Amino acid sequence: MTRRLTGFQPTGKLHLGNLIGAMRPLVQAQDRPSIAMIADLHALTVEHDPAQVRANTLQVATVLLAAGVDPDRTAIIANSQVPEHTELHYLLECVTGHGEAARMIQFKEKSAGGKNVRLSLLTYPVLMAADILVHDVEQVPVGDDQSQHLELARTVATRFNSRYGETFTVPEGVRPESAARIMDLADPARKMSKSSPSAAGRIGLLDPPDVIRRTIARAVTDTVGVVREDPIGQPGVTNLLAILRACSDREPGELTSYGQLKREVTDAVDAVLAPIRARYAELSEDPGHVRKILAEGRAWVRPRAAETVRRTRAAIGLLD
Ligand code: AQP
Repeated sequence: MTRRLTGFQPTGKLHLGNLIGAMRPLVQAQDRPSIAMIADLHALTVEHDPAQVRANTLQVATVLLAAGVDPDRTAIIANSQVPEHTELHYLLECVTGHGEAARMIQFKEKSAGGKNVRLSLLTYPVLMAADILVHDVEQVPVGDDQSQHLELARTVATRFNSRYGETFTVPEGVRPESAARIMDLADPARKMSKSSPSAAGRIGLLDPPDVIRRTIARAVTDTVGVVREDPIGQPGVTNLLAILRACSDREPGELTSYGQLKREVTDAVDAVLAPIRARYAELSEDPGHVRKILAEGRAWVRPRAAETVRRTRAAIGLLD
């Protein structure tokens, strides 16, 4: 059976890109054992508000449940609540070169020109390797931006296995079949992102219908005036078509104007998000339930994680 792990950083409000690119593929693949991991430890690698990180972590867990992640089939965990992640992180640092971490594009981008760059920002890809390897995961769905980090996890696992003996499953990166990369509505050259400075290009999964309507109405298009797919010449229209396709699960019919396209996109997005909003509201009435799901997820994954750490400690030369 293939074990998969999909990670979500609680660094802001989840958006339509997270749903289409990661949550829906996770829900669709629940016939195989999966882990949905909220990477709250990763949210500490940059300046953050502690109360906000805690609130975001619970919100991500609640949205995952509202979007259809079934906790009886998919373990939902926060990486900070499974201490084996941090223990393995240190052990993996002992087989990772400083240059390997410093070469990561995301580290270079996030630390560029910045004062007070946290050491954890540099070592974050090693923690991500631990997040994956500690669970013996075989497949990790990854987008382009994470493929360099997954490659590092593979390199570190392979190196450890050949230096200290077979210890880790070397994970394989997979592209979710149904996932589209959703671009920013205000700047379709960049991906829709939690941390982009302006909310104008982002559809939050919990945004009320009037906000969704306004955001889509203001989406950047072009002056060509024809509704067609052309990623180079018409990136905004192409992105709206991708959203329409992903949210309606059918090929768009004949569309004769950008106004008509935007109305169709608004209806399709609202049809997908309305039930998630409603379920989220119900779940939010009982925060204890969500905490219980996280505790159950932790209890479910810990025996295997503890066994991986035990193997690693023994292989690298520590006392039991
Ligand atoms: N725009 C997107 N289109 C499709 N998939 C996306 N994902 C993120 N943005 C898009 C996928 O969502 C999952 C969770 O992402 P993450 O929380 O690890 O953070 P990220 O990839 O860095 O996404 P963000 O929203 O842009 O966060 P920030 O701004 O905090 O860096 C991943 O599977 C990701 O591929």
